[in-house]
Amino acid sequence: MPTPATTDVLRTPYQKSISEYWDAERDPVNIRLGEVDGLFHHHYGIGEPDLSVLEGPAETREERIIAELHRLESAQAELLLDHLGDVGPEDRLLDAGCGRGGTSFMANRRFGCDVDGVSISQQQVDFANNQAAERDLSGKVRFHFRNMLDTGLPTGGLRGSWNNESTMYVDLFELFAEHSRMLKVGGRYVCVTGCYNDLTGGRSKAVIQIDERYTCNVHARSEYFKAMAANRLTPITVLDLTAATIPYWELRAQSSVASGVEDAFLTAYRENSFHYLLIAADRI
Ligand code: GPP
Ligand code: MG
Repeated sequence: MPTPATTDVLRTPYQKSISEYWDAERDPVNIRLGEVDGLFHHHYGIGEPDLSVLEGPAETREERIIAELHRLESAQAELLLDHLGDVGPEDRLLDAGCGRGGTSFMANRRFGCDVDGVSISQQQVDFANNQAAERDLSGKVRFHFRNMLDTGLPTGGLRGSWNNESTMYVDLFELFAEHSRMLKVGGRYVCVTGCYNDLTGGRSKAVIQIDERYTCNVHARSEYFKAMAANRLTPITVLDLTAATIPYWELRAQSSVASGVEDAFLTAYRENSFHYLLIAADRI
């Protein structure tokens, strides 16, 4: 796909500021974890950590904690891919808000198919495309400087698409309209996201702290289902991963790569004002 003018990708001052943030981002919690096996993620983890990493020889403790956090983040991406349904090598997939490409490479490894990723950070796009070149996958896994609300991909060409923790940067009605346009009828959309709990009344202080930290806009749980229903996306699976992600945050809080946001996530999850959800939906 040709690269459009920057002003066609970054259409608002808000989008420009998000792009600048991720262009400059080099956080150890993402870089050090990615260096474990070359998969660089921008999402959190799920599953039971092996807490023996907190013990044992002091010289290797940090390295073992980092490997464990990375294992939990990769487990989250594997779970997302589990919900894409039957994907074959001839299919095409989209990673919307692809970051440095971790989930895209895992999808290609699992299904052997073409994957396109889009990001509004040129730094992330370049990083991920370099990784594709290093893996000899440039023809199969491609990253584009594009807006996920207007990707430039053809209509009706995708077997599956996802947002792995990137929906909180955009309007969900606009986002799902674009996924719906790109997916074939019978295609599958999956997101993993943090959302606030409508039942506890708007954004709690901890949720506001999360929004502040990333300059994002966490949506209400109900908003996902309204926006899907309005765009021919019909949920088939909804998983509440809140209990499964809390141990990741507890371990991260005790690690040398803790970024300072850990308390906000732990408080939000424990007070039930925020949920970590996986939603899979069919394009009807
Ligand atoms: C960042 O992942 C994820 C987001 C910015 C989206 C916010 C997610 C919510 C569930 C609200 P990252 O891996 O870049 O973040 P960190 O640097 O904190 O690990
Ligand atoms: Mg991270």
